[in-house]
Amino acid sequence: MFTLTEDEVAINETARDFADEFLAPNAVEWDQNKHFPVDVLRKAAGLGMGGIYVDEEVGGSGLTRVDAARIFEQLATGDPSIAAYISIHNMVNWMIDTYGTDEQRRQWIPGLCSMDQLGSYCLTEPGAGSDAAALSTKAVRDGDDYILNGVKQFISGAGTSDVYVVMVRTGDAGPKGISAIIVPKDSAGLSFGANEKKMGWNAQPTRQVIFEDVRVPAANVLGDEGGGFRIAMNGLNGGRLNIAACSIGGAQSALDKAVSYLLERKAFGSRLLDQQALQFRLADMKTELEAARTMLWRAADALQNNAPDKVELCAMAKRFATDTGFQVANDALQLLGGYGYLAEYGVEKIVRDLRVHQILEGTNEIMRVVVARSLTAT
Ligand code: FAD
Ligand code: 2MC
Repeated sequence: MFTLTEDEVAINETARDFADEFLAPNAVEWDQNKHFPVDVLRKAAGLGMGGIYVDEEVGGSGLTRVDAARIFEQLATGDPSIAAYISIHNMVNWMIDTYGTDEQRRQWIPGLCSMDQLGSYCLTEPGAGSDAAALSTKAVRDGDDYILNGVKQFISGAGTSDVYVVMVRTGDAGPKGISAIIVPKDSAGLSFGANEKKMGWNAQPTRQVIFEDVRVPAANVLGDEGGGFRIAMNGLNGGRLNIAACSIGGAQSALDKAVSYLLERKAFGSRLLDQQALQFRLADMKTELEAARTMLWRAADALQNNAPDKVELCAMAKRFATDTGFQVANDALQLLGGYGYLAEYGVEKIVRDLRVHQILEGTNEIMRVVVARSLTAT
């Protein structure tokens, strides 16, 4: 797993070249103008990044979770916000591939793989975030359809995405009363809130998704009725790994920028990089990122092989990598002095983007809840 094959090196390089050519040069401008570059997403899809771990038979790339972790790290060196959106899109695509019927897979997946259609994942609500099993968006059966009412909060890609995988209540309170259903954008009664003004992740929209008597065919239910929470959580295991990878990639890029700056910057008669205090700081940053990467690959391997401890390993990797990534990026900002605080150097943007990785796809407190529960599970 730790010694890359020629193919794995080539996959990494493809993702890195893409990030260098199409993401990094535009990242600061997209952040400032809140531009969601759908054309660039489609270019990434042309390289197989719309369905990285989706079955090849329906147009996916058929790669592993470890491959995906490496790809998202490389993409995030160019722009963590765009890499993270692609990761959410992949989660949605994988959920349909894994839990969908053949008919559903053939209907939705090819368009998601080419990113001609974009996907959004709708779990959080205004009144239910960490306590996701308390969600209240309702879907009531009416003949061959379900009628949906409720509001989803903080939905990445909302308003632009074409395909919404929505967790809804079809039964009693609690996780077993939840189903997952595919809602197309053009459904009557579906609308979107304003694009939220955010600290980071400005290159992708975040909106409410509002359901007012939205009629969706029962044929769009993913998996079994009542099985939606399990589907949502299994999607998130991989999502958490990918977000962890985005933190590592963003932080690696901030670290690289700090090294370049300290090599050039002269003070007290020599390069700042000659200060041993700063060298030690850089050495620690590199070491901590490598520890996070190692842990991430280990968790990705566990998920790939359906290991019994995959859930807590994914939670540990998400918590550790997103905390480490934020800390390293913030340290890099400090090492650039006043220039680190200026938008044009691109480091403050990375810090702002990485901050939210400690909150979404399960807060880092919830990751600790998951790990703590595993300590006493029988
Ligand atoms: P709360 O659940 O209200 O938590 C508040 C605080 O209490 C947090 O610090 C939390 O960690 C802590 N807390 C809660 N419960 C416990 C506990 N039991 N023990 C200890 N501490 C606890 N959601 C989607 O479904 N799809 C998306 O695409 C999506 N994209 C997002 C994009 C952005 C930019 C943001 C900011 C959020 C996004 N989210 C999305 C929502 C995100 O997953 C939630 O914000 C997150 O899960 C936390 O929920 P909450 O905001 O309601 O916080
Ligand atoms: N993987 C697989 N199954 C899981 C799971 C996981 N990660 N987490 C829970 N489950 C199963 C669990 O095993 C149980 O199954 P069963 O009924 O067969 O025993 C079922 O789901 C219910 O789980 P719990 O009894 O643990 O449910 P509880 O309500 O106590 O807690 C908790 C669940 C807190 C772990 C869950 O609600 C959670 O992860 N909350 C965080 C929400 C979240 O991550 N939101 C992210 C939104 S997406 C986003 O932010 C994006 C940017 C896309």
